[in-house]
Amino acid sequence: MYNCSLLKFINLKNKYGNLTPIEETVDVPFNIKRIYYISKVPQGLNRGSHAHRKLHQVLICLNGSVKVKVKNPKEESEFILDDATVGLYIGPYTWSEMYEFSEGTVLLVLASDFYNESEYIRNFDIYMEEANKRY
Ligand code: T46
Repeated sequence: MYNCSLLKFINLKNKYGNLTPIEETVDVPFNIKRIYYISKVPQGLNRGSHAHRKLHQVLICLNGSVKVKVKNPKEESEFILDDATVGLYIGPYTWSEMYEFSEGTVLLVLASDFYNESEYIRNFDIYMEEANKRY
């Protein structure tokens, strides 16, 4: 899907366990300026339902599982994130929703810029109006 794809990271396994390194511009397609993580989401609650005008992000489910629906004016996909060696890249002007967080889910997010509420689009009609000019 345009501006949205799964990334597979290296998993270095040995008798001590696993190690997954992630380097900016090497393993993810941008420089990482911010990380945050989402945890302890109450059962049945959804997060997201927005798009970004400028931000690039990679979502990595470190523990548990979560579903992510992504859409643009032309395409729609659903991903299940349940593997800490897989990231979901979501680029600008992609609408996304996260739901069905399992108990204990920890969702790590790598982001290309600092938090800036003014580059969010949180209304779907406004998203479609702006995105239709780009797709
Ligand atoms: C996304 C998904 C996966 C901050 O103050 N700094 C931050 O870096 C972030 C990400 C959020 N916030 C504040 C803004 C809100 O008052 O934390 C509160 C919750 O944020 P939001 O409702 O946007 O949370 P989600 O889980 O719906 O979305 C977040 C990210 O905002 C979003 O970019 O892709 O996680």
